[in-house]
Amino acid sequence: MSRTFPPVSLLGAPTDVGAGHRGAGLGPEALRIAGLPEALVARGIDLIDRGNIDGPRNPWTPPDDGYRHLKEVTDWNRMVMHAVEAELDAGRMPILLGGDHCLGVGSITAVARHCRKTGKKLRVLWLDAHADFNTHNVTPSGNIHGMPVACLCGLGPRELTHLGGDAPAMSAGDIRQIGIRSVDEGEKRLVKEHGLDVYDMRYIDEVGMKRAMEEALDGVDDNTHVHVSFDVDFLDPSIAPGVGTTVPGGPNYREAQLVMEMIADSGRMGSLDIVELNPLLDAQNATAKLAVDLVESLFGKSTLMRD
Ligand code: 4U7
Ligand code: MN
Ligand code: MN
Ligand code: MN
Repeated sequence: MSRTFPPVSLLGAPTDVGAGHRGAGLGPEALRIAGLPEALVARGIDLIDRGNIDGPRNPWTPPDDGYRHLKEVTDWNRMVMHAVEAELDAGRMPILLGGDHCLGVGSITAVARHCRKTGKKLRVLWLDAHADFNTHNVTPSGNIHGMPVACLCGLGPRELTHLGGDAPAMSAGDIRQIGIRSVDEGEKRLVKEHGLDVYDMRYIDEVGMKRAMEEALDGVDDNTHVHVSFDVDFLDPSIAPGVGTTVPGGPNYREAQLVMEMIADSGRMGSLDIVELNPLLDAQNATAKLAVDLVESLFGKSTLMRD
């Protein structure tokens, strides 16, 4: 049996409005230059590159009431939501090329709306060093890329928690976080309070990546839409230095490949974000090339024929 994938659309969102470092806005082009379109076509995928969304520039101003650039972040997320939803409605799999991780709000809000329309269950796999569950009261930075999971679960400014209409996009039970190793003090309390399912590095060290992923994928069935939100800082910085917020002690190359291969084996991935790549902090585009390599595994490339 060989896997077949739905047609895929690349959507670039070249912005760093949610981040604390400039440069993630160059991510879409770096991923294209690293060969992402060609790699997907080589996997036999029907691919359209929609080019880049054109949102507001980064004003680079300090936080206001605990939020930096809330207006620009909201504008970008609204555009991302509409673009992602249009692809899903057309029966295509959107791959959002970030851009910083604040864009997960728009992307996942669109996916949640699509799931509601089609009666599918949503499972978000959040691959990240960070929980991204800060609110304006507890954030140490005011950077909204540290808040998207909270916003999606209804904690945050109304323009983001209700981006998709009259209710938050998802509940804490819809998400599994993998690779986590940096959670801020106030954020820890919120993560506990809301019962997020976190497969942190301590847990992965103890039980191994295979079992952690089996648990994260548990309950995924034929009627589940799996959304993968891949923050490149998930990876250990020794293999992926090109990100703004490196945290040591992340998954190594083989562990990361296993994560992607196991998601591919589920056969249920319906949408993907690739975010937080910062080409200004990279060397020879190596981190982008690694991201492309891992995305190939997400689309079923493995060493041997296994099916
Ligand atoms: B990313 C941080 F304080 N938690 O909120 C914050 F450590 O999307 C980092 O996961 C957030 O890269 C990182 O600013 C956001 C910080
Ligand atoms: Mn993140
Ligand atoms: Mn991160
Ligand atoms: Mn980051």
